[in-house]
Amino acid sequence: MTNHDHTSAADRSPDSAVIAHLGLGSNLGNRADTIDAALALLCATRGVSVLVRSKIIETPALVRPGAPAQPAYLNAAATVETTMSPRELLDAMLEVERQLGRVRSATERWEPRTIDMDLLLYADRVIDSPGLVVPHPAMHERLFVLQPLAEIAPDARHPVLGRTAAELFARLRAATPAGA
Ligand code: A4P
Ligand code: MG
Repeated sequence: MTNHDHTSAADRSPDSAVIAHLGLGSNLGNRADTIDAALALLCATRGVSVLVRSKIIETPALVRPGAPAQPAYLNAAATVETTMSPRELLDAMLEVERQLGRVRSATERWEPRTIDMDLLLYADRVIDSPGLVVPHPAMHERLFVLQPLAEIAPDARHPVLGRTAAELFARLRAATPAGA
């Protein structure tokens, strides 16, 4: 991109189909069915196909300091191929969340949710725009993101940190006390 390109990195459509990686989490309702349904709905969306999905893992809820405990999550990751721009892909993910009955609180973040879908990586693009930050700013600090991602896309490279998903997962696991 040059300085003369006024289309932001979030809105620029790819020249041809690109690979993106998503994280999925659910800690309310029938969690596994909801993750399956989210991937099926995404697959039914024109311009996105789900190429690979990880196993589902159960993880203790990470909550903000001082916040009440939450039910455990099921987490998974998926690799998609898409001709959508990052913003269009995020909008499609938010639409799937709505269809699955996620009610967003206007004030609370990190509340329990039927489904949460995060755009982790989009090709090698770096995006910092209102409402969309890619790579997802917390992905490298979260085992519940990196474990499923490293399973399906070990060689996917974080364009800012310059490390692959497998490397990020191994480093974070080594730095995490057992049971944490
Ligand atoms: N947004 C910006 N960048 C992105 C991106 N790359 N992917 C914006 C997805 N969304 C992105 O998200 C708020 C807004 O972030 C979206 O509308 C979008 O425009 P949200 O889903 O409404 O809020 P949230 O998810 O409650 O907050 P946040 O900060 O996104 O939380 P996270 O990072 O999604 O974490 N514990 C376990 N074990 N497993 C989990 O999956 N997830 C969370 C939520 C907390 N604890 C967890 C888990
Ligand atoms: Mg989120």
